[in-house]
Amino acid sequence: MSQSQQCAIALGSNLGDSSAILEAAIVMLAKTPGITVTSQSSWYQTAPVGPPQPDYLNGCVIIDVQLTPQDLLQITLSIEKQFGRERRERWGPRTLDLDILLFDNLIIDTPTLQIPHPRMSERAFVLVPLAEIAPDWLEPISGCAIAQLVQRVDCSGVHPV
Ligand code: GSY
Repeated sequence: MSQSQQCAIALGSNLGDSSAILEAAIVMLAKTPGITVTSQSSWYQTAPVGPPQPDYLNGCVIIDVQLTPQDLLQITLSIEKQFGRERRERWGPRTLDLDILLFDNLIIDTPTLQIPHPRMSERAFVLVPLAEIAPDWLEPISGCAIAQLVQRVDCSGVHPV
């Protein structure tokens, strides 16, 4: 695959040294052949969505990829694993979460991979950082720009650090 495509990835952590883990995850993405990190949002301290647990640190990156969505998924899962991520409690605390949000304007719905990320449009902790770096990107199912979607959610639990 020679042509590159643009992809948005959400990062989150609420276990361990979250700031160091998230920065190191971006370095690992950037070192991966076929991936170029082109922009990075600020980090945000965010109130947890799900069961009671510590606040998260969240952010987003935009990358250029010369990989298939499935290959990119395997890379994100492998990076999560290297930071000690164990998939135990579904909504529980985690050292590192890497979610593929958008992959160009593709819509993918398989048992292992859904793009756009199925819950991105309702999550302020995703939309606020994404709107900072990609306000005009159209979420392909709704056809709405990220800047529009962020106006529809409660952003009171999302604070830049
Ligand atoms: O889905 C990502 C993991 N996660 C998060 C998160 O990253 N941030 C916040 N604020 N709440 C969350 N709940 C879950 S699960």
